[in-house]
Amino acid sequence: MITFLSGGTGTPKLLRGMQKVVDRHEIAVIVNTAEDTWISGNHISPDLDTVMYLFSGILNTDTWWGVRNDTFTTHEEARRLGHDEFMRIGDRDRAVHILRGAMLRKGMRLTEVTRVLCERLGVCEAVLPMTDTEVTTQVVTATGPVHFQEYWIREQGKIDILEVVRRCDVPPAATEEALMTIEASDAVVIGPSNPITSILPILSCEGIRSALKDKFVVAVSPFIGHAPISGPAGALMKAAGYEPSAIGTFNCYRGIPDIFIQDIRDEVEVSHSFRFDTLMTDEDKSIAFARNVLSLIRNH
Ligand code: GDP
Ligand code: FO1
Repeated sequence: MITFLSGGTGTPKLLRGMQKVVDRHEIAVIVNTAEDTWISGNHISPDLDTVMYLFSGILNTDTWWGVRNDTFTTHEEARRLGHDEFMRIGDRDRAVHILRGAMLRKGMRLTEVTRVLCERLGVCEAVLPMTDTEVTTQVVTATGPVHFQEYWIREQGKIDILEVVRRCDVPPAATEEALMTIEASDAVVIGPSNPITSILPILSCEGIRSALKDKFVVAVSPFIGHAPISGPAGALMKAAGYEPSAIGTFNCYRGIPDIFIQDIRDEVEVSHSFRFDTLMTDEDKSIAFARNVLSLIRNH
């Protein structure tokens, strides 16, 4: 079993390749939930949905969120009636959010809800939320804190960030399922996801760091040079006090990975790192990089 720690874009690109080179029952993914939010009474979990839709074969891989060829009839009609959801939510995507919201309101744990959804979507990999309680990444701006999704989607990432914080009523603990999966794994891969908004929230769940101590851990940089391939990782790394680069990512994960992978194009070397082409612009490139990660794991 190989366990991946994942957000909703970079690591799913690696998982797209892994699916093709590893038995799908041997893949487990612990997914960030600190970007979750409730919209129009329904529960959005962007990273869980991306991973579920990928494994189910319905993901829109142009955007890396939402369902391929989805329609937006409800979203547009709601807007016409004066209800403007700041996230564009597709109709099929919304069906999942409605169902998840209903199951959560009944008192089911997010882990259990995700298991039911995965079963109905025909997913055979293990998809595990990092925690069953609510925790939210907020970006602190000059006018106060805003939910990460509002910063990134409504504000288009254009406001200055003073700080990145995580809010919760109870400190998030890793689920028993997540910890048992790590325990049963031959290796753990910290995929090329946003260190600040995707990976640190997972590493900060009680139990995760100690579970990783005795494991073979591979981490992949989501940067090429001083820029992320997509998304707001650059500004968020700076706000959190890290250089937006492979070196900054390495420092962010200090003490956790046994092996660190950076891109062949990086000019600055992280000492003892492995170098690969990590840019996964299509399925073949995802498969090629997945093979390289796998060979490191099998040869360790
Ligand atoms: P989010 O939840 O949508 O923010 O997605 P993630 O946290 O999983 O991934 C975002 C990160 O993925 C960004 O920092 C990107 O730089 C990185 N990323 C996207 N595509 C690639 C790729 O092909 N290769 C690598 N190495 N990183 C990527
Ligand atoms: N990202 C956008 O940039 N614009 C959107 O309107 C948008 C809608 C959306 C709906 C459901 C969902 O699961 C994800 C959605 N995303 C959208 C992705 C968004 O959540 C971010 O790309 C990631 O969270 C960034 O980390």
